[in-house]
Amino acid sequence: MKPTITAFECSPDEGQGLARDMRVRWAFEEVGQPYDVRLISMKGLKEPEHRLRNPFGSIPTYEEGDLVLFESGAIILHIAEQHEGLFPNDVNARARVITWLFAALNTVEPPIVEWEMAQYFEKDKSWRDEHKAIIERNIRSRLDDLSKRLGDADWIDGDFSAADILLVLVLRRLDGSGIVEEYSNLAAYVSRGKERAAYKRAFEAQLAVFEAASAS
Ligand code: GTB
Repeated sequence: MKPTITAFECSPDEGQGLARDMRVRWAFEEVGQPYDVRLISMKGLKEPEHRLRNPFGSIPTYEEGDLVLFESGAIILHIAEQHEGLFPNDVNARARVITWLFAALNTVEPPIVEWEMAQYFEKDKSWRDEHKAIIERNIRSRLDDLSKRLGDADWIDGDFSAADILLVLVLRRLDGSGIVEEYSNLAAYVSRGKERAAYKRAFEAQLAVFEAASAS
């Protein structure tokens, strides 16, 4: 059965692949699983029908038969468990990749999301610059450590895995800030992810949604 995911009918990032459906699309493309997409308007996100999929009224969600999932991390983990290619077979190696899934979402992403929120909601605040400096210090602290751990490896733990999908897309949320570029190995890591054929297919698919919405 083909799974169905949800995505923005008209993404605020104008199809730049920053909304979290991109994570799920990339994972599907890596494992060769076709999927359907249910497009949701901003209003539709908060309606009861969508809250049955995700109580918090967000995208992405995942539906397959009776199974309904939300949280991009949980969806990626499920896809990786169902298909070859995103998790190593060795039990310990798999546990390490799962550790990196959590690290991407719980340790690296939070200050980056705070940075994004500050761009949107703190533009007119007198304390904006001070707060931005604090957030950017916190981001650099995480990226210093991530950069050291990655070193000159291609991927974060062994072969390309689900963890790289999340880490690359979390780092991409800093696009335009210049911060990732301060770490040549992290910048190369993001580029390596973006060069993957599966990434490109996922990116094009979500961009096509935005282009269709803009044309109508
Ligand atoms: N923890 C959840 C997960 O990982 O799935 C977070 C889900 C989430 O926040 N989804 C966002 C959403 O639905 C979309 S991705 N927001 C609408 C709402 O909750 O009402 C976040 C996002 C949105 C837009 C951009 N952008 O324009 O650049 C980037 C990221």
